[in-house]
Amino acid sequence: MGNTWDFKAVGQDIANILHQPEYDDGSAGPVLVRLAWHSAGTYDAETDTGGSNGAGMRYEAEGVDPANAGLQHARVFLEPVKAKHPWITYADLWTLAGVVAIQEMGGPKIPWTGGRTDYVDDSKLPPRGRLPDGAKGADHLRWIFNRMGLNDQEIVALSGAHNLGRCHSDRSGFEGAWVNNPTRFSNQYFRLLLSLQWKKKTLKNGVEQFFNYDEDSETELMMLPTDIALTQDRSFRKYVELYANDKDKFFEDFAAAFSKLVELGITRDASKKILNTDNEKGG
Ligand code: CCH
Repeated sequence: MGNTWDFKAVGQDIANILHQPEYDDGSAGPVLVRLAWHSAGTYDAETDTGGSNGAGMRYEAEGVDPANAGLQHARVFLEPVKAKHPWITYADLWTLAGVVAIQEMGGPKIPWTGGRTDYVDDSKLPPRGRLPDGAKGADHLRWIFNRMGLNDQEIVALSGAHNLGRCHSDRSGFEGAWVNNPTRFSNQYFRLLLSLQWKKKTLKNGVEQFFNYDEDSETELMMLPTDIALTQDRSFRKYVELYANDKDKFFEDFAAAFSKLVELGITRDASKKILNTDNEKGG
């Protein structure tokens, strides 16, 4: 292990594994974004526990949490990258993978800095139940994200990640994609939230979600109850409207909020000199 970390080379190798013709919509990108988010989204500001440091999903308590079902695919996609760059910590690899995937799928450049450690501090382990439940509403979203120190505007901006990927009935119980092109990062999710009439339906497994047909396609699209809650709460809706109408503002706010998310609760290994990436703050 040298004392210089070349994150740029890792980023390039992450970009190279995104194309996965046998998987979902042909891309590992969306599930990598979810891995980054779930690794960080356990943070609790009050007790300074959880967050991406420690990469706790490698272990059973967090790894087999039902909220993380399916994320083993993301971790497996990244193993060849870890094998090629064994010096990188999983905590850095997973968060960097989310950032690279978003950019490669047409999203904004997200400031990211390495140096997370894989040291697992048992006193910092997050209990289960810290990630959001898609069956709930606006109060639940605030309860979850305020705990991380994130506000209404950041909640709505981050929710724009549902431009990407899909729900899998064998993972979350929900089924389907939010937009027609789920491997292209855009503000389409916000536009569809406002422009389509979303109707509730109960899936065969008893799970309730919202659906509609995009007129331009024959695909059925979906929204979670938490997605619909963003249009029903006055404060959230203001930002849904802003981002539906202004893609650049969405990209800017999303990049800032995602960057903040993957920094939550981080303590860095200061012993290593970090070779800046393209994403390095201020660099
Ligand atoms: Fe999400 N998300 N997410 N989400 N999410 C799901 C899938 C993705 C919620 C619930 C779900 C964020 C916020 C929320 C992604 C990124 C983000 C699924 C389907 C559920 C359920 C899982 C499955 O079945 O595979 C809820 C509730 C919230 C509340 O805020 C945030 C924040 C982000 C990132 C910034 C991405 C990407 C996916 C697609 C994953 C895939 O495998 O395609």
